[in-house]
Amino acid sequence: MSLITFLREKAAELGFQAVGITSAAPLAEAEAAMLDRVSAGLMDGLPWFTPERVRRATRPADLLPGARSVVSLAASYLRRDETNGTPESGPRGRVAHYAWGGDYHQVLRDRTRALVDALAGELGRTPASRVFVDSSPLAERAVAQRSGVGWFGKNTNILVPRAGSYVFLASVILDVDLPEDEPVRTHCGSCTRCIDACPTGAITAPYTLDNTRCISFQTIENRGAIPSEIRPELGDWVFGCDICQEVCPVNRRAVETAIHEFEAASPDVARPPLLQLLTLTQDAYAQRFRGSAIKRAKAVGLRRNAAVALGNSGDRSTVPALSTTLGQDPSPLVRGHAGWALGRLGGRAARTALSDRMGIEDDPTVAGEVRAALDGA
Ligand code: B12
Ligand code: SF4
Ligand code: SF4
Repeated sequence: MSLITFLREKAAELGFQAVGITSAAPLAEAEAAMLDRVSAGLMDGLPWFTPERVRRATRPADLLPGARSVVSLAASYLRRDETNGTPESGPRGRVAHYAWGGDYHQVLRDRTRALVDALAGELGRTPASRVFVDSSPLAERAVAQRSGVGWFGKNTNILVPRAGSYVFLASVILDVDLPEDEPVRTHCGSCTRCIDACPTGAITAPYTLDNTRCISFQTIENRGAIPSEIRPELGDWVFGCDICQEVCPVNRRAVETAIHEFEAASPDVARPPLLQLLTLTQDAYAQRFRGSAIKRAKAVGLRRNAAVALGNSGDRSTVPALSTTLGQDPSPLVRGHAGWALGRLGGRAARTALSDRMGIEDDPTVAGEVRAALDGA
């Protein structure tokens, strides 16, 4: 069996739907496109996403001494059965599909390392290697595109033939010369469904995302206030967003995950009860989200997101809980968003809670949120 056939078979055995190889040469087009995005302010909010990082991310040879090839891998996390149970009643939030199962960073890192170990057996030596799973500066989508793993969708996600876009990417740079694959020729054609469906207009043009408008950024990465004009558009999303993938016709025919760690979650993971999330303590957060990608949003971020989703729920039975949060949450960020939610829900009880708080709130940002909420309630 040739080395390449061995690599493909082993990758499939490890649960990857696609594998492609490209050289370690600079990703020049990606560098230019990414630098453009940074200078246009489209990556604002991610202070680590600098021109310097873009240069490193697009030069695989600088990331591993002696680099010759990059192997790109895609693993589906798609489960068509959203949960294995029926959620009880009460307002629930939505968690993006990619975070339903075990933390992909660890799961895929282990599987990619297992692939490198198997390759070492075939080569008769341990190759120098560096594995990337969404944690270090490598332009993983650009590598996936050039190595023929998939094509760029207009929502900026990589679409993989037969597996669609509900895939994680993993990459490994090796000091081994391997034959390069050709990019796939498929493209989105005249479809614009993702652009039309994005509630915040974050896909400002085909293949162009304004990070600051993306619900995924706002609910996961943003540590501060969510801009008030975006809050209504968050709907019930409390961690990430899948709308531009849900509407994508390519995903309708996509195969499901072959990795047991990504199997269907309990209803409380995929559709978390919002009132529980609103009062999530640091301890409960650490225990509940151990081994989950959801940890990235932090306890305060999840309480903030729950407040916004409750404001969007239209469910006035949640006013007492939001009023308690407005009065008692230790985080001014969460209190402020609870104030906004009360203003959005409106009604007598919400107005009373807001005006009661107005007299005693000593944090100027929260007081500003409460004042604005009272004006709108
Ligand atoms: C920063 C980041 C984010 C940011 C910014 C997203 C973005 N679109 O850039 C935020 C927080 C918003 C985010 C959200 C999500 N992310 Co993210 N994220 C990353 C990260 C760390 C860097 C991405 C990056 O470099 N962006 C900068 C932009 C400019 O780069 P780009 O999108 O590749 O840009 C290319 C295109 O614009 C293309 N291009 C430009 N012009 C043209 C013209 C034509 C004609 C064509 C064809 C192409 C093209 O060239 C550019 C350079 O390659 C990567 C991991 C990594 N290290 O690569 C994960 C990664 C991209 N994210 C991932 C995931 C799963 C998500 C979410 C789906 C999670 C969710 N459900 O909430 C969403 C998807 C949102 C979306 N529509 O993109 C996966 C994507 C898998 C896939 N199928 O593509 C990655 C690869 C992580 C992983 N290892 O699996 N993410
Ligand atoms: S993830 Fe949501 S907010 Fe971000 S581009 Fe896609 S649809 Fe828009
Ligand atoms: S929805 Fe249409 S335009 Fe958007 S990524 Fe899918 S095929 Fe491409």
